[in-house]
Amino acid sequence: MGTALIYDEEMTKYKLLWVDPACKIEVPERLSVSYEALVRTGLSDRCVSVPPREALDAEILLVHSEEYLEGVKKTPHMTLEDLKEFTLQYGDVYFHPNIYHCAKLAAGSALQLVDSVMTGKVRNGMALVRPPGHHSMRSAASGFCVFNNVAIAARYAKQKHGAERVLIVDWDIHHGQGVQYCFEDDPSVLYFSWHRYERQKFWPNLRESDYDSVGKGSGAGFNVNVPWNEVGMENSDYLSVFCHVLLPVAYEFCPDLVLVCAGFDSAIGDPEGEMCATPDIFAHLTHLLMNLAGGKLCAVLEGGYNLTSLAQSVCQTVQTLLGDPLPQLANLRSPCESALESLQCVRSVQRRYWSILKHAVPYFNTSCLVRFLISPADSATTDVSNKRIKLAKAEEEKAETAEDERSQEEKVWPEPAERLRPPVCSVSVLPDDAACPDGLKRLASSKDLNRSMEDAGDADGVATFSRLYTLIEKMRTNEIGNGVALVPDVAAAVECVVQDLGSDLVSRVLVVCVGKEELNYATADGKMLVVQISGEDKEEQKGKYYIPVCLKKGCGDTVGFIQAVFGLLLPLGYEYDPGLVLLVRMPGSGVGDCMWQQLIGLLKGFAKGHTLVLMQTNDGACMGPTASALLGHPAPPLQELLTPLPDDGGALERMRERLQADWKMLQTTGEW
Ligand code: X5A
Ligand code: ZN
Repeated sequence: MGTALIYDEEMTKYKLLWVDPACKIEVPERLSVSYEALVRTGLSDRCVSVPPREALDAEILLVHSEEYLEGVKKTPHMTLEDLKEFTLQYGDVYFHPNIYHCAKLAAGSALQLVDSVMTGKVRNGMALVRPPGHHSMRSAASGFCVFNNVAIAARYAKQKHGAERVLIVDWDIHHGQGVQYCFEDDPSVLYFSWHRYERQKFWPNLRESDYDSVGKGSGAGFNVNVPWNEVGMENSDYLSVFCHVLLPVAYEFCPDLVLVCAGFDSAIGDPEGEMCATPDIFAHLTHLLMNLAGGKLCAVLEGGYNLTSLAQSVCQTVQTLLGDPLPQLANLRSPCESALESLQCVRSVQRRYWSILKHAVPYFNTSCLVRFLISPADSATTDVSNKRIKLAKAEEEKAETAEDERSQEEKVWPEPAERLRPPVCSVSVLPDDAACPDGLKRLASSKDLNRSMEDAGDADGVATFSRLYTLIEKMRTNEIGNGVALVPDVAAAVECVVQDLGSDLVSRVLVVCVGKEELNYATADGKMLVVQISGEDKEEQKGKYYIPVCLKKGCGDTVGFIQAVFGLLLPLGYEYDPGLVLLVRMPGSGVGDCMWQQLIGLLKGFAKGHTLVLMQTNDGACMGPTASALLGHPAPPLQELLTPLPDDGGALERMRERLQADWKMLQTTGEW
């Protein structure tokens, strides 16, 4: 199962033919440098090359009006003056004699990608296209966009491939208002967008880009807007929104297909976004979506105007789709106050629609009250408020231009680190009579070490110990990616690994324990962080580095488990930044196979993918799912989620609140 890459030089063959400061950043080189970077790094060779095609009229009409299509159809034959005039009816967009052809190819590329993924020809893929799509509306071009590539692809996936639920993740820094309008009242398409907003001061200056536009009618709750009210957002801000909003909602939605409006103007150095997230963040954003919909993910290029940052971000995304180890995100800072305010607002309005967010803190403080009184949510739907604010904005922009250009030039950031695939992906440490699952390499015991130690008594124990030692050492040197060990006594093995092996070889071990276990080791020094998820009522959490999560219904409670994973485990993991993940499965934990696979898949985002799974010999039945997840196969979608128990969600929220002083990534509310 491969990764599709769609690119055609033809889409570089149109450009701005007159002077327009608003459009000058949208250049053909955006596409060529992205593609060249993929070629130079050898990534394009590893992809399945899929040709684009022109979208048919009928396909374009899935989203656009006939009048609009007919209008665009005339542009190839227009004179320069006619083109300028045609352009004038729209905002921040330009036409060119070849743009109609390219726009058909861009939309058709998205459809080719959907076909390739939905028919199982490939697992996932990316389409490098121009013009972008997410701003274009039923009857209007906008923001460099002519046809709404991703919106068309979503309708097409439903119609042609029977997808029942499509998730659109728009990580471009602009609000894809065209996508929002298209699916506002449609519960089968969940649209998520974060965007530079600055309380409506940033283009496209729409009231309905704010967090309280949640969709209409039966589509209520299926539109999720996260406005950024300040520039300079960082990796921690993006990850917080993924952990505390998008991922819980996306898992509850349970899509059949994930489409990404993959704009990279949300990366550092971009003149439009002015954000500070580094290109390697896109590796993680991509990875976090790759276990939804059984791995069916189609990324379609939108914006991205700093050619360096754009090319690096595209490479990070494609390399992740190909399954390479994730880069470590060191020194993550706390989410900023402004991001926390946005997070709290979004969670607070969306908790009405998503049972998984039900325990989010409802807001009712003065800021929100004032905002509510000034502009009640209903007005978001009226036409008057939809009009863009133009005012003295143009003048303001002119004054800012000189300063802007200077500050953008100065932005520098380190090139993303190389992400090397280990020579061996996954190994197993098994008793001699246990079969090794396909694709895993059985780790033989190192004879020398054994013989000298065997005299000491417990020969089996020593052999296992020495093999675990070898395994961890080889993960440290990246000769091996990950591994699973079947041991006679998990509790004893954990103890031995964390005390005698892990901490010698790696500086921080994230221990994730599923099921009940008595801890017989110290956790005070920060050399390891233990997160335990179990059905047992544990004693209170002691200290910063031992975090017990109790699920009343046990680990089989999917909603509770998901809440713990996204609300607690992932943010903690990102902040702790371990060098090794030790995943411990206690016998009889009750965790389901799907959840278990999801957990392994998600944990592979830490420690460059170095995960060691420990399971008990008599728990061998889950060896198949474990091996599959370790090898990088997407987890099957989780079954219909049920409503969370009020106790569990509440307890989890209280625990998160308590831990926030020590762990900033757990914050979801600000002090504003
Ligand atoms: C696709 C995209 C940006 C338009 C900005 C107009 N469009 N000021 O990033
Ligand atoms: Zn954009």
